[in-house]
Amino acid sequence: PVDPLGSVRPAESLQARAARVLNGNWRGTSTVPSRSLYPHQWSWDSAFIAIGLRHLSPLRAQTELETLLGAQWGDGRIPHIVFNPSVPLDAYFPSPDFWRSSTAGRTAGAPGTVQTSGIVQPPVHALAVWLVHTADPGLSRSRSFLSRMYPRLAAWHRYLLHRRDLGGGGLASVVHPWEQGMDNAPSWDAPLSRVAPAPARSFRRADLDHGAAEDRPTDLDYGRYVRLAADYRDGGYADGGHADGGRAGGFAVEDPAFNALLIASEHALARIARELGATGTARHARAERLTTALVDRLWDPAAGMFLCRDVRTGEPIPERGVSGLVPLILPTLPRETAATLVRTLCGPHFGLGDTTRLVPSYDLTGHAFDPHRYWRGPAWFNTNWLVERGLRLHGETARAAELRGALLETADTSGFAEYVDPYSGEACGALGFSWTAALTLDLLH
Ligand code: 9WN
Repeated sequence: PVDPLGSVRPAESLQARAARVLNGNWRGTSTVPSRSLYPHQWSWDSAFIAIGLRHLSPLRAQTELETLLGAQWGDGRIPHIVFNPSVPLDAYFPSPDFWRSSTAGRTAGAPGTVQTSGIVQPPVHALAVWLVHTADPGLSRSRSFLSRMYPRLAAWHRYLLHRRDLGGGGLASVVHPWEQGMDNAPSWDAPLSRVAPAPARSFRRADLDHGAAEDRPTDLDYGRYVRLAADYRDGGYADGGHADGGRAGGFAVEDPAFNALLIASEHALARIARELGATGTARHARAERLTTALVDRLWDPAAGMFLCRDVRTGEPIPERGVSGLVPLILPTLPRETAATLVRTLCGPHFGLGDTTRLVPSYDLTGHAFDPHRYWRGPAWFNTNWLVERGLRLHGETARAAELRGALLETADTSGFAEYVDPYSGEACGALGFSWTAALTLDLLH
């Protein structure tokens, strides 16, 4: 670039451009995932955002997580959206008047001061709190960051492990595809097919004002998302628990990524406890028990990876999604299990280092594969960041370095896209997406 005085300015660095995205998406106490498509605060987005933001401003990263955890419900759940009251209702669907958290969620302890959704998202938070602390321990201590966050994180994990153990095997279940964060993954097709869709005329999809219809979930998917969420709301957001078969709704699934993130966060919580003067031993032990339950219940030797389990039927769901590779982030995964996961990652179904440079969200050879449709094929930056971390953890340094290089290059060329075509790297969804920018910053450090 040439400035008006004619001298050549060095091009803005990738780091500076990523920081510019995060600064543009900052709303004073939290960050929106995307200015156009997602104008509120999202739960797992904020965790990933804080992990990157800590390199830019540890104070802002702490604030991001404090804002989210400040909207926690009395029963321990951390809502998947915290609504910004100054954003018009029609900017995003479902809006606060759909969830009615402060009235419909009263029994479950929804806060009265802020409007939220009533479902949850993957528990990346304790991991994020710990990583944010390590970026500036002095600031963290001076603000009592860990001691304020710890009881909230402990209550969050307690909620998931007790109220959400709908299968009775020690793992947490999700009761809506939005809870797992990979909204239209083919793994949900079978359990969702039992849900009667809400009529299309009963709601208006604000997402189609900003995103291309062929890159987003279908209207039929949305009808089912709306029905499930409305039924959960109308039941007062009550979780049935295992005793009554998780009566709360028509959908209950044990998902490998959701549970692996819970385990990674339980290890992080142990470190936080130690920093606060406790031993952390009980938490590490619980993480171990959870890892065993994950392998016992969700590992599929024939697929060479983890699969989801449909709690209603008790059967595994035979679809290979990136969710089933995410347990690679677990430090005490049996050695042979980790080695098999790496082989699957680099084999024909995900093609890493062969036909793809980034991990696709779904099986390249699968019947439902679509390189542009949201979680049915495109590569996403958060799941790739997790796989990169897992590869490094298990000593696969060369593969991790290649994946890191591809992530940085694609974040750059795609304009920090929400997700990309796994073959071409072509941008899909929103641009200037916060977790893409944040995880870029993290990989640069
Ligand atoms: C529903 C915000 C969120 C992400 C999810 C992603 C998408 C929402 C939507 O956007 O979901 O929660 O409207 O499609 O699937 O992972 O947290 O970025």
